Amino acid sequence: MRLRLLTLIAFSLFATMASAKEIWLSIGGTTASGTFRTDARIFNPSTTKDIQIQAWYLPVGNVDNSAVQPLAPITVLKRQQLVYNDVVTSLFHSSGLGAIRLTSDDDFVATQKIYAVTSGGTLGQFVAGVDATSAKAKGLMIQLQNNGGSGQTGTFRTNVGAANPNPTAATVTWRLYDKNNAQVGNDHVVVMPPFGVIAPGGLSGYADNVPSTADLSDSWLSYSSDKPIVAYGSVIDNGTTDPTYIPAAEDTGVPVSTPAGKVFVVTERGGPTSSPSSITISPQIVQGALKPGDTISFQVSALDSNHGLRVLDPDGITMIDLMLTPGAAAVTATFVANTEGTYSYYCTNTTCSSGHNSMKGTFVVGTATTPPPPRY
Ligand SMILES: [Cu+2]
Repeated sequence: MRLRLLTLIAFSLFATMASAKEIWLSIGGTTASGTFRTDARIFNPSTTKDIQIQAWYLPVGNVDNSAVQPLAPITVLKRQQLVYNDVVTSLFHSSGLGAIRLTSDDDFVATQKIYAVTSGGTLGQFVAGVDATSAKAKGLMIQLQNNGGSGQTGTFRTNVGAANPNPTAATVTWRLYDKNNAQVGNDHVVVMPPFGVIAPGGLSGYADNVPSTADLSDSWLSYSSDKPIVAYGSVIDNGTTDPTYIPAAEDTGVPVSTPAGKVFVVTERGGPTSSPSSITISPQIVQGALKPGDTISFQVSALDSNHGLRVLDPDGITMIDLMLTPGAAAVTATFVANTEGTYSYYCTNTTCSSGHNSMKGTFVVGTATTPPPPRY
């Protein structure tokens, strides 16, 4: 008898948990220029009960949205569809671009339609809400086309956007491939803060150092992340402004091993052909981004000649010491930044190029100190 009661309790707990749901409408918008709208629908499939939905509007800009508060709970009556035309205005009384996060203890369905407001009207793109459990750590978008700008009839452009459905940061490495299936430029690494949302932006922004000659008329984009994210492409007909929504598919071929900790792409270039000579770190290490004890991975490559890379901690202790060949695959070096203060990095090959002397820099872990001088 007691066992039966426990079984019953366990079953009803499971039933409650199993129906809890979280759906992301990956991009909603009412743009300032008034040319972009999103209509949304929310449906309650239950025949027996009304349900409550929590709704958050999370602005773009790849910022930490964990402090954003939800609206007062929305009630959806049983077997009813709620209509939110221009949802950003009608439901959230807001504007601009953002992702919409919806949660409920009960099952529900949410969808969106995104369209441009043009004199002739546009078809728009229908987007099924993305269940948070189907966000992907390894994603792939094919059938991307990018060979012209707005108004150029017969050409297309592609925008790509993403949302981080996690309450913690996600580090995402993007790789873009051209018409010949060759990687374009370098890996593009982006750290997405908790609930961060990246606005749809031009395809070539998803690689670093994209050559102007890159042929993206038929291209594809792959990513790997240390946390599942929601990502999509939107291919827009430049003649009609009609968009096609391309959700990320699972990219089972991407290596599972993602570099540990906080990941940066480091690119070394000398002179005189590539100007300015520099060591660039992407994303930029802003003060406050790193704290003592962080694991830091540098994915280092040299563009135009043999460059070295050495990283010294605030006490002058060597953290990384590499020699790089131009054109070779990026080398990943990982260290733990236990010492607080200013670190310095520099090219160790003093004869690499005419621009060698500017190939150095510093970054701060915690509070700044006087950086150690380079040792060549
Ligand atoms: Cu150098």
